[in-house]
Amino acid sequence: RKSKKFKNDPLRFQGSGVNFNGKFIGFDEIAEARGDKLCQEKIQRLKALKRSSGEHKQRININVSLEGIKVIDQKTGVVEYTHPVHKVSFISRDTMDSRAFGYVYSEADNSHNFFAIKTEKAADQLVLTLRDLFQVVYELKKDEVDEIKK
Ligand code: I3P
Repeated sequence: RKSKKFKNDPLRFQGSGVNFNGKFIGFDEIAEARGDKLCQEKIQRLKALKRSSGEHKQRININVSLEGIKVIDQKTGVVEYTHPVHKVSFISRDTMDSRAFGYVYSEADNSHNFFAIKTEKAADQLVLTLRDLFQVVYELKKDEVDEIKK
């Protein structure tokens, strides 16, 4: 396959993918699969909860690959969550904190969870990488369909 026909180079998401350092703020159920206001409220709430617990946030690696988003414990290397791309319904930057963002993981039509993450550097880098991944997955799918149609 020539990667030229894709808008993004899909190769970087193959195999072990792309890694980011971060901290896990937490996750919680959310009423809808998408919505900026809802996500903003949720991320602030999760941060406040974490703060009031007095505990340090868990240090994590966020792995971005064709398998989706993986949340990995930095100390043990244990993969705590694997969220495939087709179940990630929304990504939201934290408007008050350039180092935080979250996403909605939709397990089913009526089951949505918001995952909040603090990044080591600007969260934009990770958000843009996720956007690229979504585009790549979309193009790969389209490509498959085109192959079948031939
Ligand atoms: C820390 C400070 C850091 C924060 C850290 C806090 O508090 O707010 O910015 O790391 O969170 O403990 P203090 O200044 O009182 O030491 P992040 O910016 O990465 O959230 P942590 O303990 O959860 O790592």
